[in-house]
Order: sequence, then C-alpha cells, then structure tokens
Amino acid sequence: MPTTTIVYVGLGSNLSKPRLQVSNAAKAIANIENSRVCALSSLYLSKPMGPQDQDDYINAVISIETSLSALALLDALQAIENAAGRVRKDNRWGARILDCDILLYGNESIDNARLTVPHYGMKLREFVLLPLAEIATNLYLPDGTSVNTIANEINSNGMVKL
Ligand code: ROI
Repeated sequence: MPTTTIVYVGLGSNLSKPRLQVSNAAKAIANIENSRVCALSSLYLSKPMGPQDQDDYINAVISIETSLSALALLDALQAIENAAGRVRKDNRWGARILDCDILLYGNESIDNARLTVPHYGMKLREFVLLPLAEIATNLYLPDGTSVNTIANEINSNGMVKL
C-alpha cells in the first residue's frame, strides 16, 4: 500500500454554465488515477474577487486521497481545466471557465515554479474557507492556523450556499 495524502482542491467557474462546470469537474476528479474522492462540499454562489464587471462565481471544495505526487496531481487537474475549454491567458483576475486549484497537499508546504501550497490566497477567500470548513472538521494549515477559526471570522461577502 503506497503512502497516500489527503488533498483539498478548490473549484471555481463563472463562465459557460458554471454549475455544470463545477459538477463536471468533480466527476472528472473522481476519475483521476490512484486517487479517490473523500468529500465534496456544497456549491456556493460568490461575488467575484477582483474586477466586478464579471459574473458571480460557483465555488466548491473537494477532498481526495491520492498516491500521486503534488506535481502529477497538478498535471491531472490542469488536463481537466484544459478539457473544459480553459484558455490560459494573462487574466489572473478575470472570468474563467474552470479553476481546479490545489489548496492543501497533506500538511506540506510546497513552493516551486509551478505550484505554491498552501494556495497563496486561501486564508483571505470566503469562497475557499467556507466550503473547506464544511467538509474538513478540525483542519489545520501547515502554519498551525485553524481553518474553523478563520472560516468563522471571515466576512462571507454575501456568499450563498446552494
Ligand atoms: N472570485 C470568486 N468569487 N471565486 C473564484 O473562484 C475566483 N477565482 C479567481 C478570481 C478572479 C481571483 N476571483 C474569484 O481566480
């Protein structure tokens, strides 16, 4: 039995039928090799972070148990984003068909050219923290922060659980 790691992945979409994009992404993630889904949060309708002249987002968090390395998992997630029709351009704050972001990879801190884990913005994003706290009871970040604590403190910014 190889070593496995629990990974949390944030899902987001605000283009091309976002609810369908996010639920299709969850199905595609369930088919990643050497991995199984542990839990999928509710879907949430959130206000865009960044420019407001874009549609609201559908967000969710999914947890998986995997024996893939973080970079092999990143490859699989980027293949899912690309299959959804995502075009990688310089629009860090703009609308997108599908984001599948590795939030946490076990208790590891990773920082290389392709991947930073924990996800750099996760502590400040209600659309990450609230779905994460929904599926992860008593989770702590590698720096010791309690997810429940910061999820309870963050402004939900009008986010709606669907
Ligand atoms: N805003 C929301 N609400 N949800 C997202 O998933 C999301 N993703 C992004 C940016 C553009 C930062 N804004 C977002 O990449």
